[in-house]
Amino acid sequence: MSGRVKVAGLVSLVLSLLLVSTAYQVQADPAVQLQVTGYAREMPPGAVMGAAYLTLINGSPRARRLQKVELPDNVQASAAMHTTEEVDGVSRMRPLTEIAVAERGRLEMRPGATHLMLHGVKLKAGELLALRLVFADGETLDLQIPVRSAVSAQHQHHHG
Ligand SMILES: [Cu+2]
Repeated sequence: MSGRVKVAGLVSLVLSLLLVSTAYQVQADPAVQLQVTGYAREMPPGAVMGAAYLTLINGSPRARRLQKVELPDNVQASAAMHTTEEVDGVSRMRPLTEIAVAERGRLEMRPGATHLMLHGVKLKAGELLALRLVFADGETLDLQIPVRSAVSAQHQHHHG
């Protein structure tokens, strides 16, 4: 009888471990399956706007929709999502309300295309910039990206 009690206790322990690990996995998935890297460009003295470029790699089987980018370390600053389009031979920036990354898809921001426009910041090469990405489902992802000098940002652009 006591043997049976022990087995039942073990089974319920295993079950609760399974439940814990499943719950953990559901919570951890978005961060693990969405990889975000990027950099911001150093701003010349007196510049009022900065730019940053992220690469989002979505390894999950569902699309992700980036709806807002915040600068948690600087409440005065803001980040807007933009794309650059050429209209009648003139390139113009257009604000985006959302950036979608398809399931198992990838989105690479770069100069002359989709980018983040930063206001209220001064960015020097070698610094780190903290960003908070806010997705349509309410999930957030915090990350830090390096600030690169114009020369190394250019280098990155040419060599991938
Ligand atoms: Cu812009």
